[in-house]
Amino acid sequence: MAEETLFSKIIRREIPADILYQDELVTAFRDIAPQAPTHILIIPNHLIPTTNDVKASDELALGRMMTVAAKLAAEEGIAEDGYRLIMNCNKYGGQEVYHIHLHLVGGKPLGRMIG
Ligand code: IU
Repeated sequence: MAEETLFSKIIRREIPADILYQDELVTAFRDIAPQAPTHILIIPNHLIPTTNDVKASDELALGRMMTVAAKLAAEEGIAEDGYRLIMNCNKYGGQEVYHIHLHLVGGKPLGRMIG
């Protein structure tokens, strides 16, 4: 059984966070150390430690993470200029919190990372 992280406490509202969206599958909140004018984390409400642990039964929550990302990008006013969606996995990917999260980053030019 994987260890809970602080993100589970945020989902249950046991510790404060700037929650922008929550439903039965996912929660979205502002990153505590934003790397851009908009930096939001979108997470499944149930614990999936890394993208290596994703199962077919997670597909509904993972799909919802994408539709919530698009909705929040529109609400933040960054949809037209563009933004980046990132999921880090394990050590080489730079993952620090072992509860998968989709970073929605935008509001400034981000430069090229790949390609
Ligand atoms: P990473 O992909 O695991 O490296 O990103 C973890 C992010 O979680 C990082 O941007 C932190 O600033 C952010 N974060 C947060 O917003 N609130 C918290 O309580 C904790 C981490 I712990």
